[in-house]
Amino acid sequence: MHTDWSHWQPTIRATLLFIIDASQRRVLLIRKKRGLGAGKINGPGGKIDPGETAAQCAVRETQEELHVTAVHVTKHGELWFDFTDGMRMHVAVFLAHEHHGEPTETEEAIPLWTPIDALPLEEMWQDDRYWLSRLLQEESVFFTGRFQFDHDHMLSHHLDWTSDAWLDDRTI
Ligand code: 6OG
Repeated sequence: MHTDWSHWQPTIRATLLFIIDASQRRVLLIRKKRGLGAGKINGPGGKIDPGETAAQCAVRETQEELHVTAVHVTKHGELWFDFTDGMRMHVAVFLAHEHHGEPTETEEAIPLWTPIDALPLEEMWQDDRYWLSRLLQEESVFFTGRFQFDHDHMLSHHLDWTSDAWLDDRTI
């Protein structure tokens, strides 16, 4: 199976947000209770609503899923997921180092403060092992990842890393 990435356009746009507690070297993950990837561990996030920026979506979804408000989110990555069933999802990945509120279980998610050095990668989407540890350990890196998936089985992966902050026109 061949994906022509040069003409790739997403059918769905979504976000992920990783809130880091640097003093304890931990990150706020969720056990997702519903939606795409239910049962897996991931960062909070979800689909972008009409009229909303990706950053606004990341903050809103984290409020809805965990009752936590992130402060100063910055974009560090873009994930391009090409599924064999035709779904094409673009995910903007954000980091934050401050938040208000106590992570709380909701109907959507169970909060999991997780040591950055012991990420539960076996319980996460397969692509995460190619970018999440590096992002959380280095923090000042930026990346693009392109992945083909057949349902939740990863077929191919390609990562590009840079230390230059994102320019707006690089966002698809
Ligand atoms: P809702 O169904 O919750 O939006 N997502 C993925 N995250 C990772 N790390 N890998 C994948 O591999 C993913 N596919 C989807 C993005 C979907 C949420 O699930 C994430 C969104 O936060 C294929 O509205």
